[in-house]
Amino acid sequence: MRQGSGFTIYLYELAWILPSIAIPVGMLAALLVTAFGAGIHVPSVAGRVDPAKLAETVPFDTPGVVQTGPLSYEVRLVGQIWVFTPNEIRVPVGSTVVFVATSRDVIHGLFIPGANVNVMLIPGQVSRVKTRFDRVGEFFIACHEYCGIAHHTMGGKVIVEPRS
Ligand SMILES: [Cu+2]
Repeated sequence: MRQGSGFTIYLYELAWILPSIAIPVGMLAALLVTAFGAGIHVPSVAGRVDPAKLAETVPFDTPGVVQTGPLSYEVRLVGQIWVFTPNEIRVPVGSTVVFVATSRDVIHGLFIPGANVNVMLIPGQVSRVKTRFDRVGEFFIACHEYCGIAHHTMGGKVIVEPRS
């Protein structure tokens, strides 16, 4: 076998070193573009509650849909085995909806495919997520954290209605 010259070795080294710099730089750029450009953010803790006292704790003492402005709504949602309260949400098309949600018992999930809602409902913790419904139709709400024997029945729907 022929021995590689110093220059060839230098090129090989360069071929490994450059991507090892370019890849993290590319990943950082992708992170910044999605975080600030596309507005994607990781849901974080939006507050703490005592899961045993949800019935007396604002806003979970009145679960349901509240209009907060023209085409903006807040959904106060509680997950518990094996239901969402409310489990049917009606909003007009084009609405911005903020889900303020928590769990009464074990860890549940709040997942609305097609609506960019995907958070965990953790007892003691308030999850807050904002989305907009731009299409008339029904969106399925699913619990996507295994929460017991009837986990698969835990669901609901968002009904997006045409504006009259
Ligand atoms: Cu569940």
